Amino acid sequence: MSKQTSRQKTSSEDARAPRILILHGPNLNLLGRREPEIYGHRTLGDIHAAMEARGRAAGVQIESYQSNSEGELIDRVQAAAVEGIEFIVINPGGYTHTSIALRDALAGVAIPFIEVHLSNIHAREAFRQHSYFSDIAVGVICGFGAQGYELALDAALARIRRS
Ligand code: CA2
Repeated sequence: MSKQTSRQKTSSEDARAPRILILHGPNLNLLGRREPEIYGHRTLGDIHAAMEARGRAAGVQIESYQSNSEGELIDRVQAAAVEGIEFIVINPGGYTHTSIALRDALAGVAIPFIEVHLSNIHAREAFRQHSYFSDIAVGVICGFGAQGYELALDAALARIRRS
C-alpha cells in the first residue's frame, strides 16, 4: 500500500478546495520499473507529481493512493465519501476485469469517477476487454499512457467547475 500527499501546505490544500482522489490498483506500484513497452517509463511518483502540480494550478487538492489489496481500495473509496471527496480518477488495474466488490463500493458512494487505463485494453487480450466499471463511470480514457491521468484530471476539473 502506498499513499502520497503533499509535503508542503499550498493554496490548493485550502480546506475549501475541492478534493480529487487518484486511485491506483494492483501492481501499478511497479510502473516505470517493469514492462515499459506496455506501460511506459513514468513511475507512480512521476504521475503523482504531475497531477499535484496540475491540481495546485487549478486550486484543487489532489490525493493519490495505491494498493495491491481489493479490500484496502474499497476502504479508501468508502472513506472518500466520509471525507467529502468530490471526484475520483481510478485505474483499477487487474481488478478492472474481476472486481464486482470495488464496483459496488464506487456505485455505493456515488462519487463521480473516470476510469483510466495506460494501455488500450480493447487492443489486448479478450479478458481485458470487459470492465466492471465502465458503465457506471462518467467516462473512460485508455491507451494514452500516463497522459491519460492528465486528460482525466482536466475532464474532472471541467466537471467540478460546471457543478
Ligand atoms: O492498462 C492499464 O492501465 C491496466 O489497468 C493495467 C493493469 C492491467 O491488468 C489492465 O488490464 C490494464 C496491470 C497493471 C500492472 O502494472 C504493471 C506495471 C508495470 C509492470 C508490471 C505491471
